[in-house]
Amino acid sequence: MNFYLTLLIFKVKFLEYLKEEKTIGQKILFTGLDDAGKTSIITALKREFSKIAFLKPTRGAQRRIFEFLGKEISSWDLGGQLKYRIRYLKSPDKYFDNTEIAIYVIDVQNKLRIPEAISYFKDVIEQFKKLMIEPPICVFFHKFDPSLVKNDSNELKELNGLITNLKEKIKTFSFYEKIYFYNTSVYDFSSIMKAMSEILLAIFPKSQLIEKTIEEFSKKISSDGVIAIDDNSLIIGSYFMDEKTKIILSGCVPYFLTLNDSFKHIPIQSSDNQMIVQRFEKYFIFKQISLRESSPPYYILLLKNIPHVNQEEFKSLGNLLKEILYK
Ligand SMILES: Nc1nc2c(ncn2[C@@H]2O[C@H](COP(=O)(O)OP(=O)(O)OP(=O)(O)O)[C@@H](O)[C@H]2O)c(=O)[nH]1
Ligand SMILES: [Mg+2]
Repeated sequence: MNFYLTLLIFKVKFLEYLKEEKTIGQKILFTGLDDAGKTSIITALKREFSKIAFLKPTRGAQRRIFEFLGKEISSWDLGGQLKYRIRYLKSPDKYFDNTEIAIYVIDVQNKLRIPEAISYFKDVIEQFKKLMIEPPICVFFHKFDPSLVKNDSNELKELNGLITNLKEKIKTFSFYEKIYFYNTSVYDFSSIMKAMSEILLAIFPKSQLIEKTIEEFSKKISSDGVIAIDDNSLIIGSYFMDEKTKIILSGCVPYFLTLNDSFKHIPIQSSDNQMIVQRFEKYFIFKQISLRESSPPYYILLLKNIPHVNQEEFKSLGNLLKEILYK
């Protein structure tokens, strides 16, 4: 064979090897049975909602590197079909090792497969024990759809009963200290945003500093509350004057992000790059800020009595965040 061709093949294989074997950044593992909704959750965070209906079953382990609070995170989406699950369990060091946080997704609407989901959950814990690691495990009771929550039916009561049961069962058999539970649905985007933000913020000591910075900013501009979000729809910090503001602001973040996305492909003339919405004598101000050219933007959503914030205040907030995240 041609020497250069051999060299090229070697190079490609080596690059593939690096991609396959090396974990870049902190590893977040998404696992669970096939059809549980793992890839849908990741796709929702990217706000690529139109793709969710056309997702195919994930083949093997799919990795994505993204930045969170200035650090690289590597998310591993382990395709859940039986043939892949067998493969993972045969090579735990390749798939489960170095896990910083595990997210175990259970489809709570598919009652027939709950025993199988529990059985694989036990297998996953077993792998962590074998590897002598103890990452926090976040169990997502997924497909907990708003349509079910809204109607106060027997179906909902049954579902809540099932979840309570599952929590007890999981706690009893696993003897695992760090297990956390979340109800999630792709049809309630904020349920995914909140769960993922909470999970990721917990592993970043910097998060407290950001929280303080946001609080000071909020008070300085006399706002009722402020939420800072990154481009992966993850909340990096927030401050609320009261519970009511928290509910209102948290609930509408997804809508502002999606609305903002609709302008993505339109060249922006104005330099302030913000949206203002009025409702009941209050003003929502949504502002896109860029901390550095090489990184995706951040977003600030705030609630105020007047529709104005001095742009210098946004600038100094941006500088502080930049200092915390990248210095
Ligand atoms: N009702 C409902 N359906 C959902 C939800 N999330 C995902 N789905 C649907 O569940 C199916 C499976 O979603 P995927 O994200 O491909 O599941 P997966 O866990 O990645 O499956 P594998 O890649 O095979 O492991 C798709 O038809 C989704 O549209 C949800 O919150 N509610
Ligand atoms: Mg998948």
